[in-house]
Amino acid sequence: MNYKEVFSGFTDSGLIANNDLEKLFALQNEHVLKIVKQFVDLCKPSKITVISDSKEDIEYVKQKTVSNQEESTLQIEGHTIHYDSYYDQARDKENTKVLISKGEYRSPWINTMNRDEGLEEILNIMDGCMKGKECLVRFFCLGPLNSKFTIGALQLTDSFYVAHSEDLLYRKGYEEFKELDGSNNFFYFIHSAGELVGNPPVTKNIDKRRIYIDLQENRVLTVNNQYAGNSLGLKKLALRLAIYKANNEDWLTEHDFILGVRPKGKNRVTYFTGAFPSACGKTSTAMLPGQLIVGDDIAYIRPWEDGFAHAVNIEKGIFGIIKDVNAKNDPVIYEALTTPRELIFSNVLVNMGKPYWIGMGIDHPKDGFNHYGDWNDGITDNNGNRVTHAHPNARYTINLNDLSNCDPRLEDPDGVPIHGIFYGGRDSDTMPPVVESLNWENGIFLGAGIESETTSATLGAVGVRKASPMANLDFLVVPLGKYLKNHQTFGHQLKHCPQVFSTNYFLKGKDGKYLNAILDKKVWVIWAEGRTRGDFDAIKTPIGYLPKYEDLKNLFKLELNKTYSQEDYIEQFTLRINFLLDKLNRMEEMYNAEKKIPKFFWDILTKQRSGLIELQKKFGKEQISASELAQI
Ligand code: SPV
Ligand code: MN
Repeated sequence: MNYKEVFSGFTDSGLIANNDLEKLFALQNEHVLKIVKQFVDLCKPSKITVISDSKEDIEYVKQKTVSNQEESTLQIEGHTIHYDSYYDQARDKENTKVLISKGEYRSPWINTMNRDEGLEEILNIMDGCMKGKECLVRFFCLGPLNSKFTIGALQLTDSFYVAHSEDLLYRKGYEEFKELDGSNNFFYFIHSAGELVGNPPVTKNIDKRRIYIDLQENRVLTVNNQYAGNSLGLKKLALRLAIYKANNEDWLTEHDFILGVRPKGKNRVTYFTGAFPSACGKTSTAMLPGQLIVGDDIAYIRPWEDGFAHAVNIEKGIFGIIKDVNAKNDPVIYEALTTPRELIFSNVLVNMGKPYWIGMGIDHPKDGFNHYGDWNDGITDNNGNRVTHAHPNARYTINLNDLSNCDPRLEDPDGVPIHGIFYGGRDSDTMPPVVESLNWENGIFLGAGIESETTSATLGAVGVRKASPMANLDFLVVPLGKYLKNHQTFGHQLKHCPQVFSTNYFLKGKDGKYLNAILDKKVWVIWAEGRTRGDFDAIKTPIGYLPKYEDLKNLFKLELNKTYSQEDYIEQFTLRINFLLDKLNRMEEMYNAEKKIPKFFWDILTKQRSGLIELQKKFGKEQISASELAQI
């Protein structure tokens, strides 16, 4: 196709300015031109603006976000507030679908749709969806600049808020796109907030909200939404495309934080990744005092020349849950949220230019503006539900390097070497606070068995367990069996396989009270670090290695200046055999629903089960403490 001719039509009709067109052509990439042409024709914006990496271009986005009222400025310099529709406050799982061809197999828990039908439906919805609006053409990088890890991302959107968020969360990529040498080796994302209503403008046609993942074309089409988990191409939408790519190559894409652990008195940093379902302590682990944060949400992990797995954060910012961020428990984030810098609040209460969220540790005013609109205490929505002053899933969007614990290796093109992996669950009665897997395959099994109990913060019954393999179930686009197998082969390529640990910060005693204080997790993390460096011995059990009392006692003293009693240790590090067997039964039931789960998974399940039953017989009881196990 002669794109010069095609686009001259666009300039003639005033759709695109000459200098914007020049920016597009300077990339020398026909794939980009083809995509822009196809979706401009379909979405019919009244203007196309191409944003390069230049300061002026990025500043234009920021200014426009405010002038078109997608964001409003707050009292503190650089702070803005954005609202999503009252009905678009979280990821829409029901309408997020993986498009697959006839005959392709996916796990039963993956939401799929026939590709032809899906495309027909969404392209229909997108027809004219940008009418009267400006379409931004953006270029970003998933990963550090000049890095083997990094994947380019092209974003078309009619939301300046989406583009502004991406400037905070991702690295600039216009110049990197020139390095593609015309190839189509990039992801692309077409987003439209659709028809808008009200002031601030929010998506009107929520019933036509669709998020369709087209693996064949490395693209995601998303329409009639604004909430970042639905709208931002580079966040959970790119995660799915990258999971597909990694699982068909030799690397991993994970829903992981990356943490640099620094034990007291040792002059070293040891890197861990960690996957935790929501409300299981992911952010609080990534933000542990005295440690370094590289990333809080998504990691690409590759086998590296030094024999270690290396990981990069594909983001450079945080889209974090703001609920419960307060000066006492999260001093670093709280400080960043209450001092001048560029950041976006979303879906919190604003009164006199000040933001208020749930659990911020200070009283909030009885009225103001929030995600519902004009709000006052006691107001109910159309369903008769009381509207809280801020949404429980309200967020802040901020540059990571605005946090004082940000690790400069965030930008290391070689990533950081991973010595350990955490899988964090939430259960009140089964898993000890920390367990190390017996080997790599057993580590995969630990990750595959993560469960999270529902809390009073979510809708529905409390204490219901939800399986969440590697905290990645929502984002899996390949069969779970293939995903586990890929983990296995990944580990076998490495000379230094990461050691794998599970954590459970939520174990309760007979009285129903939590057995651990909030900061105890620091000891589990530092113990795991020591294990990867050969500092501690451990007690071997059928489910994995448990820490020894003396080591924990010393770490509690050193890291927290706390006395850790033998009684506490015994209660926390006891194998509750019946509960562990129940957990194995649940895993068996779930994984039986999948066609091809690798053999190693079933071998480990069988071995753990028989090992636990044997112990039960040997001790003649069903609760056996680590101290008793240490004797055998
Ligand atoms: C999560 O829910 O895991 C998040 C926020 O990190 S969202 O972008 O909505 O996915
Ligand atoms: Mn996440």
